[in-house]
Amino acid sequence: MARNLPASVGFLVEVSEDGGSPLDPVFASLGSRTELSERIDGQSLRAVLLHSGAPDSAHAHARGTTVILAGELYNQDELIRLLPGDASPVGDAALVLALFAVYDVHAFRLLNGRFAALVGSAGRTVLATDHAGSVPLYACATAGRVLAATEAKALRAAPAGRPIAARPVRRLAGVHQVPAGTVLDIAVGTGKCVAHQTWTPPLGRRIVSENEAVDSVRRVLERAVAARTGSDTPLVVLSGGIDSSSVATLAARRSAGPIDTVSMGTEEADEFPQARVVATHLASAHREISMSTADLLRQLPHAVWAAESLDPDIIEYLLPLTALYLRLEGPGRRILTGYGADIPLGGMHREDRLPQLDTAVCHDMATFDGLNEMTPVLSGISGHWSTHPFWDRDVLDVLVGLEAGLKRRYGQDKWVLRAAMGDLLPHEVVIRPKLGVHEGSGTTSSFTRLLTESSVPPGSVHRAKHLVVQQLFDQVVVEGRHPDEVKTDAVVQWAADRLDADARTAAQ
Ligand code: IOT
Ligand code: MG
Repeated sequence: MARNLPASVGFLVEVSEDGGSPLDPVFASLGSRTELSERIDGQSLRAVLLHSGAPDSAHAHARGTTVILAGELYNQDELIRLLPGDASPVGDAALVLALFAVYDVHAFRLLNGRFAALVGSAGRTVLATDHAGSVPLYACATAGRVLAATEAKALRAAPAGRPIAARPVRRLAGVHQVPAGTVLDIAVGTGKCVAHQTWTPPLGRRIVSENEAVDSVRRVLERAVAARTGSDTPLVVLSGGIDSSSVATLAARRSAGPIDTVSMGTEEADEFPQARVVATHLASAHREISMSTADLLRQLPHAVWAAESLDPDIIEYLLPLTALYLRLEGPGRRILTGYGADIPLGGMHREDRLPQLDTAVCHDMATFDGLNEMTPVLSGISGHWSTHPFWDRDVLDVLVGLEAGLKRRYGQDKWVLRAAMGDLLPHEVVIRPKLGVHEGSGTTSSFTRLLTESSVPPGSVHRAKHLVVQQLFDQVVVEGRHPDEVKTDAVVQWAADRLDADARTAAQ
């Protein structure tokens, strides 16, 4: 049993007034399944929890209220201090239950975590995401019945729900995605829903000295890494860039023995030499995994199946990671990544001007919701739990809130992070410019080539990628096909033919 993983990594729950119907839990995430059913003030609650062996602390019930939580909290110590007397609930669901008794829906404003949660109490179903919506949560509400699940595909057969204050999911009538940092308070009898936003990225920018900025980034990132490392040896997916190297070195400093690191590459591109510098420096047990770009592209349906994302750029970032996780055999591991650092720091923005940098940060912080790039299902399809310290709530608050001149400084991108890690990493790592995972693994170029070889004109490649991802979504999410049955080549050919037909129609 992997005690090192969260108690639960996913759920499907039905709350209904009429006793409900059997659930058909379809998840991409691997895991054991535990069913539970309860009566809450005349309603029935039936749930399937997806877990790795010990689901007990993912579920808590007291005084007519039930909490179900997939994922984990990172600020339990702070939260426990808020509770009356010397109450010390065991497990994250019990902690949320105790906080809910004191703060009701506002309890979710207090949490720093990676979770999706459901609270059932008299006549109400409350659904909550973490600040970043990093564990996706979907819902379908009709009068008398609320269904909620951590994967949209688990709701594909649900009866069409009424509109709620959330994002509709493509071609799944009445299924909505709960926004990031949001609580939906749904009246079960009517399906009426009230939304509360519990977190929003800072819009102001703090003016602080270099030292103060560097110290606060170091401190908050250290805490985020510490909160995410369990009792087992940490495993870090390492590109050798500043983001994942920072996470690896902070994890290594906390670890009694050598940590594990792993890098992936293809025949087209890899960053093996760069990652090796870091692995050698940390004396980590390092592994390099090579795959052909043909194998990589074959896993495109798996990336869409796991992420349930329709954005082709995001799928390009996630494909090499999905392929890497699929190669990590053995019992479920806790995996740390450097994912997401570029968003608050403007790291993908490769020029010197500060207004453009902050425009990029504002844009990315306003548009991440629903892309599902942080989803734990990516590694969940091979039984692992991944977590991203740079998207810790407190890390994000600090990073987003720094004035742009601390992010780009002395001609360097992500300056404040590089300065914060300067004493812990080799200089060449600290100053290495950004290379995206899609570039470092050759994903973008091989996907583009696959399309152009199927006679997609170069000017239509992005549109074709969009069509491919949409078609994959329709097949593996909406129609519920297993990704092993879906052939990337066939979908690419379909997209090429469709573009060709569109072009002919336009020419007539
Ligand atoms: P990138 O920063 O290159 O990679 C994200 C993480 O994936 C790394 O920190 C590392 O932990 C892991 N990783 C990357 N390459 C490898 C490799 N070859 N082997 C093993 N692990 C690896 C895209 C990107 O450039 O990723 N993600 C951006 C932002 C996305 C934009 N999203 C948005 N605007 N909403 C990021 O910030 O991570
Ligand atoms: Mg990065």
